[in-house]
Amino acid sequence: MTSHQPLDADSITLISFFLEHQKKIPNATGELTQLLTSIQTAAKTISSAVRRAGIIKLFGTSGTTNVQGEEVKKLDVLANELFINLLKSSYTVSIMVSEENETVIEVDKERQGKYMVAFDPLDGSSNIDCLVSIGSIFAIFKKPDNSVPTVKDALMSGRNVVAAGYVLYGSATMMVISTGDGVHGFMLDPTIGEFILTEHNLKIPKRGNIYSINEGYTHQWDEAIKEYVQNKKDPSKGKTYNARYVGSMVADIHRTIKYGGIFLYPATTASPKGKLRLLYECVPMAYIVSNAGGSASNGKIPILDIQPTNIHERTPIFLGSIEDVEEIVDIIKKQCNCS
Ligand code: AHM
Ligand code: MG
Repeated sequence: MTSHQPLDADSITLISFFLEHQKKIPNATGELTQLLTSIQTAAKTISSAVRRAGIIKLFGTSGTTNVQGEEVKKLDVLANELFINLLKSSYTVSIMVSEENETVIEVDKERQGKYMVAFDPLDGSSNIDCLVSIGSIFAIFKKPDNSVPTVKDALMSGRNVVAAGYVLYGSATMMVISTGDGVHGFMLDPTIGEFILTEHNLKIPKRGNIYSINEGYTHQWDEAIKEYVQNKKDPSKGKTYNARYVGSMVADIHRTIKYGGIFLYPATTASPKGKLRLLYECVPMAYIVSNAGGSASNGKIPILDIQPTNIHERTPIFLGSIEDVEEIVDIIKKQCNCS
C-alpha cells in the first residue's frame, strides 16, 4: 500500500463509530458525540503542532510556571487553549479542570451543557523538545443536575466517568477512547485528517513481562515497591521482566495495554502522594485500562473508587495487567499488614 492509496470504502471514522454507538442508547441527545468531535479537533490540531513544532518555533518554554510549580512549555499553552476553546464552543460542557489552570474553568451560561471534562492537554512535557512521544488525556463526567456549576461538580470519582480517552502523539497519532463499552483505538490518517478505527475492542493481556517505573527514585520508595521491583529482576523469584520507561504516561500506558505488564508511579519521599494527578491523569487511564480488562489501584483501593477532595490531588498508581497489579497490591498489603 502506498501513502497515496485511498482508504477502504468501508473504513470507520471516529465520529461515525460514535454516531452508531449513540443510536443504540435510548434518548441519546448526541451531546457526547458533539463533545468528542471537539476533542478530536483539538487532538488533530495539537498533533499537527507537535509534528511541526521545530519548524514553527514551538519548542521551548513559555517563561511561566503552572499551579504545580512546573515550567510551562509553549506547546503546553497552545494545547491548553485549544482544549478550553474547543470545549467551550461545543456547547456541551459547563465546567472543566485542566492541569494547567489553578481553578476550575467555567463556561459562559449561554454555552453551557451537561458535562464536566477534566484534561491534561499535553502530558509528558519534558519529552517535547527531544521528540519523544507525548500525549493528551481526558475524562468526561456528567453533571448530576442542571444547577449552576461549582467546584464540587468537578470533584467526582471515577465511578461517574461517562467516557475517557487519551491521544498519543507517537510514531503515529492515535486516539484511544472508551464510553464503557470496550476500548477502541483510532489512528489519525494525516493524508485525510481523519481518525480511522484500527483497534476495535482492545484487551490487555492478563499478565505481561514488562515493568515500567522511574528506577532513579529507588532510594525513595517504600519497602514493598523495592521488593516488587527486585523480584522482577531476580531469576530465583520466577520469570524476570523487561524494564521500559518512556517518562510520558500516555506512551507507557499505551504500551502496557498493547503488550501487558505494569506501570507504577508510587509514593516517594519527595512526593508522598505520588506525582500523577487523580482527576486528569489517573482516573482516565484507570477507566480505559479497566474497560480493557486490566486494573488500576493506589495500592489500597481501585483508583476509580477514590473520592477527590481537590482538583489537583495526586495519588500513587499501579496500573496494567490484572495479575501484575494484584501481585504488587498483595505485597503492599502484606507489608502494611492491611487486609
Ligand atoms: P507532566 O504532567 O508535567 O508532563 O508530568 C507527568 C509525567 C507523566 O507523563 C510521566 O508518567 C511522569 O510525569 C514521569 O515523571 P518522572 O520524570 O518523575 O518519572
Ligand atoms: Mg501531566
